[in-house]
Amino acid sequence: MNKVKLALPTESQIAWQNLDLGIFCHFGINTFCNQEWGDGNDSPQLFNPMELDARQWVTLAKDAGFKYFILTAKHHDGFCLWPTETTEYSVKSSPWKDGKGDVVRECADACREEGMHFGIYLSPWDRHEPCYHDKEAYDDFYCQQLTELMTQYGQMIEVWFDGAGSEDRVYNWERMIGIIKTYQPNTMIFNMGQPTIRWVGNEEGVAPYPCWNTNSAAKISMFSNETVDWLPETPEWLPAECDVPIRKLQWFWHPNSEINLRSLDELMNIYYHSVGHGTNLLLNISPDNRGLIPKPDAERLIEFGNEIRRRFSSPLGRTSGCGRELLLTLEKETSINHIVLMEEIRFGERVREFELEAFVDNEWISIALGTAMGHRYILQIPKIKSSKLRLKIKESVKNPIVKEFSCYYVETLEDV
Ligand code: FUL
Repeated sequence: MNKVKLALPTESQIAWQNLDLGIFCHFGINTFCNQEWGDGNDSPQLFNPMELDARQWVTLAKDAGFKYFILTAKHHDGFCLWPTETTEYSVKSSPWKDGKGDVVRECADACREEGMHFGIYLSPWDRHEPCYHDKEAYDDFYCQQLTELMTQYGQMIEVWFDGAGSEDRVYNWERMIGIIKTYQPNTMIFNMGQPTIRWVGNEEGVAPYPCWNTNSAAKISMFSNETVDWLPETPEWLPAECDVPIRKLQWFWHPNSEINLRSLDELMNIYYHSVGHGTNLLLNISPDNRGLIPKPDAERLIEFGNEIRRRFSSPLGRTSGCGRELLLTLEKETSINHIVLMEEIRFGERVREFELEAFVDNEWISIALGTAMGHRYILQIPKIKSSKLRLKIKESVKNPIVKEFSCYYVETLEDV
């Protein structure tokens, strides 16, 4: 094991992983057509979000504890939310603000003012643009759009490349990535080209365990159902992001679909399976046709943020350290039902196998076995009473470095 070459993250990847929670925001011509995938023929005249308030979107995200915000600047229908020079199919041709508005600008400004990182989604697949069928002409067109977005809206935390619709298409990734590297060298590149972060493989907000921070699964097609072994041994560090909509199966707003809003329990379950498995969670919210996040979604998002804080803001005890064994001692015997483990990932994912023990009734008992620890692993365990926990690292590459070993007691309905 000691000869293994460890994959290591860049500073930008570490910074991005430390954000943990991002908001995805799908908004566009579809919002006005009760549809998910426009064919590029919907009239820009339909786009008129009379009450649009990007500040409402962003402050909501912030109050709920989210740290970055990604807006769909252009979805598959080709309609652009900024007044691009590349096409007339944009906000420029809409009645909204007499064609003088710019949703990307309003959102980027709100993010900057609120201290929220901002990023964009720019669909490569474009069902409106007539030159889409001419590969070279479209590469020029797309590169110009990308350049506008990378140069006019401040710093980008992430550029989201969606593989949908592009299964048989080859784009000029070298040029596209060149643009990003020139203007936004620290941004994360999602999923395509030369990705620095990868898709987790589903739209349910669920990462497998273990979910190693490597590129072992990056080569599979975005929509294949293949299962792959996620291996820790690849030369490249490539953390995963779990994207999932807050209303089931819909990225854009649709009228009368509150029934699809996920419950708090469902969201917490997603949290345990995404952030709790060491990935970032990108949770989608959809402004409605007024240009506002609907009240039930806004309330659910705040509830979610509050519940995360309720569960994880006050550990009963916390420690860190190097080596194969770490002891966590509490002042007195206490109920425990959650454990959080984090490695110092800048040195790679060194831990490959571990066991957790608790001192209960005068003896050490095994309470959990695991493999990856990585950026974060949240374990829910059956309630125990103990004042001492022990982490034993059974297999590692080099000396394990644990950034955090902490425990919590989360009150449940039984306690009330
Ligand atoms: C998919 C798209 O086809 C959906 O419309 C949505 O944008 C989702 C995030 O990615 O590939």
